[in-house]
Amino acid sequence: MAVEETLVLVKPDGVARKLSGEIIRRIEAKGYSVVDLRMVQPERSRLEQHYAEHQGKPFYEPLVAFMLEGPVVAIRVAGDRVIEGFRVLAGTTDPTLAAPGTIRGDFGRDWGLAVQQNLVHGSDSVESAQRELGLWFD
Ligand code: DAT
Ligand code: MG
Repeated sequence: MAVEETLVLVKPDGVARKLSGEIIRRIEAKGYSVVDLRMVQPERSRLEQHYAEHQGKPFYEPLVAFMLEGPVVAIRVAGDRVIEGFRVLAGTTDPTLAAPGTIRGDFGRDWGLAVQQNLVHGSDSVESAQRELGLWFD
């Protein structure tokens, strides 16, 4: 067993489309535990820290602007290999390419939305999870 914690964000599109409950349902149905949860209207500085690795990339500004459009639900999720496991539940970054059965594959891109509108964020490593959990849950 490698019990880990990861940060999941339901992005503004997921909150606006009332998919937060469905996303939490899938996390729990998989056997993972929600150990903390909060709704946040993030300020730009928090998003700049969250997405620091992407600064300078062409999609960075549209991504940050999109994340400022509305509240997000931040969820601390625990479970065996949950960091990798949640990213499998989420599906690949581009919802057009995400497999059916995944969150992004089932719900993403239904109206020709941009790639950043892909419903969820999930940490990608133990180090990012620690950093991101510290950023969203102080
Ligand atoms: P992920 O969210 O799957 O970890 P990422 O960390 O590479 O993906 O990128 C962060 C977010 O930025 C991603 O959820 C959506 C957006 N994004 C990534 N690549 C993009 C691209 N080529 N065009 C537009 N948006 C992109
Ligand atoms: Mg990422």
